[in-house]
Amino acid sequence: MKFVILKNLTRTTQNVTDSIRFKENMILRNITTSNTIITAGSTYLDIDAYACCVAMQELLKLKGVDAIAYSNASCNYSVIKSLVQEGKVLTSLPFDLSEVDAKYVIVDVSDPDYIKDSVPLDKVVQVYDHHVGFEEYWKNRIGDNSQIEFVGAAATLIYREWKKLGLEYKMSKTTALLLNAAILDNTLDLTSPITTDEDIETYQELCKIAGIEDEWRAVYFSEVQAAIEADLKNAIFSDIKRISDNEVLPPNFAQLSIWDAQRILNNLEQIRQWLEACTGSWMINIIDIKHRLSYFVCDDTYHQKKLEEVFSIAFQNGVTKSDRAYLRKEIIKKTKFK
Ligand SMILES: [Mn+2]
Repeated sequence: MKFVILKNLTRTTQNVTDSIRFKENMILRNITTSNTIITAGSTYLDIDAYACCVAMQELLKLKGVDAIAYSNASCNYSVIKSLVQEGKVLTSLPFDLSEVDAKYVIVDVSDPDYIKDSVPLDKVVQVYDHHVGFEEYWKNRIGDNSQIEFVGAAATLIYREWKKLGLEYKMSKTTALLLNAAILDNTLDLTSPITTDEDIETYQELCKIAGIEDEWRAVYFSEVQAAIEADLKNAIFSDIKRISDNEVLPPNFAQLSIWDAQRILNNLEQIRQWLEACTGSWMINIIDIKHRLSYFVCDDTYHQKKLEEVFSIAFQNGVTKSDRAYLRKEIIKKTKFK
């Protein structure tokens, strides 16, 4: 940027009118582009949110927009260290960035309650999310700049933006790997019923861009499992969603998505003790990706009964197995009837 302005000063001596126009363009460009912040929810970042922030920033940069990926929320266990060594999501804003003039692009979240503490809602210019419920709210505010669809991963929606511009061949390998991990994580290794054909096609194309074989899935999930087991309490507490307006679910809804749940189930008593510290009742959805099922753990008899009615399950000592793996967003969707 400094280089361009300097070059411009030399031009001033040559042609004053041109230079003024040039400067005006630079100022305009700054106003319209340089204060774009890409961010996600205010509670925690999972790999989908993280990958979407990074991929959107890279795409905007290719388009000449000086955007920054930013979040001060902590990353959960799905954001494995080997994928984020280059640390592309900033945890604090650059000192010269004016938040007052900033515009926001929101990824992997659209419930205003989850973002209003960190983002002024009237400054949001684009939304990309696969959690449904607030389509109308955003359509009314920003029209077609809101892309909310019930696909497997928000990463798929972001990759679609790359495709629209025909720029996918320019994507960096590290970004392709991040998006791939996001799709695998959010679709439970492409097995969840929320997985769309577009998720699968996107995954396959990203494998080519990243230069990886299909076996890479196992590498990703083993690293996630190791991260969870290394700090189980933190893994659980970095992925608890507050639930309101729902008759069936308790106010604290934790989730662990893991390749093989058995070793986690051996620690249930400890997990219960930890979750008892929450304000209000709780449940945890422990997803066993390998065996393609979910364990629901909930000790509150009122919510147990409600869950039993909706999912045709029976709790025994506060634990039950579902017939297939359920994602929390599916459970929330299935229990939100008014
Ligand atoms: Mn997601």
